[in-house]
Amino acid sequence: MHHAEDTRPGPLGESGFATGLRWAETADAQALAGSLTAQLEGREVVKNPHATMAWARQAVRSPALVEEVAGLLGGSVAVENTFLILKPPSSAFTVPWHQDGINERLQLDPGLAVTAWLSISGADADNGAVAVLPGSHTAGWRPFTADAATGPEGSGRGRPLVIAEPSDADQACVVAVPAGEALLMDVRLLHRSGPNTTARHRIALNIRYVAPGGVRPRGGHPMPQLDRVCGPGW
Ligand SMILES: O=C(O)CCC(=O)C(=O)O
Repeated sequence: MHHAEDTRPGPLGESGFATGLRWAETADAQALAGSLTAQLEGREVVKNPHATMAWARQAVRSPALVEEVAGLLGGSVAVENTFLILKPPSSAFTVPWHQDGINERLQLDPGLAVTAWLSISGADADNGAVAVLPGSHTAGWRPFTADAATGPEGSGRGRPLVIAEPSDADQACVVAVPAGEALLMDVRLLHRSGPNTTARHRIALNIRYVAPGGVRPRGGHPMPQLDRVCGPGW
């Protein structure tokens, strides 16, 4: 498979990611993690919770988060997709290397889209935090293949995808994200996540935000429904 290269630096600069953005108070995020753990016992992935669950509808509209994303994308923001990933204690669930901004249904414009990964429980190297490959976004889109066995897409988010193990995977950084903070990623940034080897739960909400014109459907698929958050142009 062949994909057009898109090698602009993008809204998150050279590294392709940013940390330290607080979207909720620590105690509120931890309380949410507790209630989701009880409510979603046995689930690993929940697709588009922002469309059906009040807490997620609110989370994608957290004022500090929206302000940051609107600043990066030019003032108008909508949610294209969300998924919740729950890794219970001693979970072997891993997510393979992938890029968030491309699949069989669509391609996102890296200048008009950004991923926000909201830590609800707190995430670290031991309970399955995300590992990123800094700077990998400026090498553009990688060929991908379907892999229904692993990862959030294969677990019901829609189209499965996985890319080949990058040759410089040893340069990856595990990004610890405390409860209530967010990791922002360029939609081309290569990332993965490992198993949860602890007795703690690991819960996070992944959000793909887009600006007007940021989504290009592929393969004859229709334009996805966007959930407007702020700004004109929708
Ligand atoms: O939450 C995880 O473990 C991985 C999520 C992920 O890969 C993503 O944010 O696209």
